[in-house]
Amino acid sequence: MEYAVRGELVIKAGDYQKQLADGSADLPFDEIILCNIGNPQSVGQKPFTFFRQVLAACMYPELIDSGTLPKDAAERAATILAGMQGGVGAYSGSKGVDSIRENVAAYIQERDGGELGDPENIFLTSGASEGIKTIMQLATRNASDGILIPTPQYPLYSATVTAIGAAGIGYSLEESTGWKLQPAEITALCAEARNNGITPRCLVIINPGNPTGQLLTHDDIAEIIAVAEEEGLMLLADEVYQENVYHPGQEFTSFKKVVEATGSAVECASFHSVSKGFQGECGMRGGYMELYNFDHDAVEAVYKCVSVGLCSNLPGQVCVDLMVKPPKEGDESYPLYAEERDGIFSSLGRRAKKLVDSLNALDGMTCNPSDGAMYSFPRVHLPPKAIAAAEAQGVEPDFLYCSELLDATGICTVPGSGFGQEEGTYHFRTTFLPQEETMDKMISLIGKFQADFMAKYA
Ligand code: DCS
Repeated sequence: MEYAVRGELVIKAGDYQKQLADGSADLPFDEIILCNIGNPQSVGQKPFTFFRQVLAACMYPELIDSGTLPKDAAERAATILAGMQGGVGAYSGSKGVDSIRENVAAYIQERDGGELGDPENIFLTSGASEGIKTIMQLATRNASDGILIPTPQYPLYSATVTAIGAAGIGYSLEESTGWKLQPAEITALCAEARNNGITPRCLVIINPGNPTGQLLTHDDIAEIIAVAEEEGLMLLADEVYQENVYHPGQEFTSFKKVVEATGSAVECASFHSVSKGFQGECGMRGGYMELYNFDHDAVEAVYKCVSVGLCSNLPGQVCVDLMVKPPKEGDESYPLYAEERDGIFSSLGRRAKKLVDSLNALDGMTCNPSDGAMYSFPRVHLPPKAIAAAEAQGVEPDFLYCSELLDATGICTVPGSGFGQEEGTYHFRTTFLPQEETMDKMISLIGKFQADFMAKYA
């Protein structure tokens, strides 16, 4: 199993950080800039005040009547606790707290404008990762069942395929068309898999994309649904970045919405998380999955399996409640919440554009826009001498690039090979999460490094 987001270079960056902290370092930089992981609060993003007030009161209910919290925060904590049996220190039902799942169903309806979904098809999970693993495991038996995964992809998918012993089938996202999927390729790959004795079971879609940052339109999604239906594939719609869409005129469309609107019978599991969006509450490990068009018995099977793990963690469930039902206009906490949210949103949008523009201005680098998510995935047009040097060291050429970048600048990124990429092309993934001043520093360091690297291997 391989998981590059926490791979070798990140461990090396951690060693450098220790050396810098204890003064033993003899390094050409004075700080490590962590751009390897979508973990906003680890690089300076502040949590929403309302979230933490409600969480605090759920953890310590004496706060509710203490008069120290805004009234709506205290009331929300009381409402959440009233829906639990024994508060956050007690196991909840296996699918999660009923009242929170009802709020999730209402949120999805408001987002998509369709029918109110059945909360019995909604499961609260400890981060999206847990739900994704559960469904991948249940949808496959062994290496004769296949899961179609994008290339490039977030390596949770390839790692989980390996862990559960299923067959991974990579389909390509085309860089030249802004990382679009080709439905005809899905059809061809399914035929090839069947010829090799593999039954394709699921199609994974990450929208907005990680590491690629592209956003699917309604028409893109309708095409994907049609091919999934044709091939009898269950859709796994990873929509953890649904709030992270930055540019005017672009908006997120959910798979559920299009499946519902087209009346398709395709099974669609969709995943969301408190780790992303603007709250970035990665450490709370909260998320949900909705199983749409699933047979009742299949939902019961998922229920049985998650029951073995008892329930997802309760503070994470509280965060899901807050994500799907934030303060609304007229509430006491709304002005501060809106200010915090808009500050994070506009800054992320600025950073996304600035990073991509600066990378595109460098010789030997090209980068598609980041319409959504938290990453850019530039292509580095490596000189043949750099590729030969990597071969001589027994490493991937993009690993060599990222490793030299870390050694020279302290910037920690993830080599494109950790996500998969078209053969003969080389990329790296960087987040645009560092705070704006650090981002400016990072952009100038990458610019200088790129020029030095290209000259060194010219
Ligand atoms: N799906 C995608 C596309 C992700 O990027 C992540 C996390 C997850 C699921 C799982 O998140 P949670 O389990 O926290 O809900 N993103 C990783 C990444 O690429 N950087 O940080 C973590």
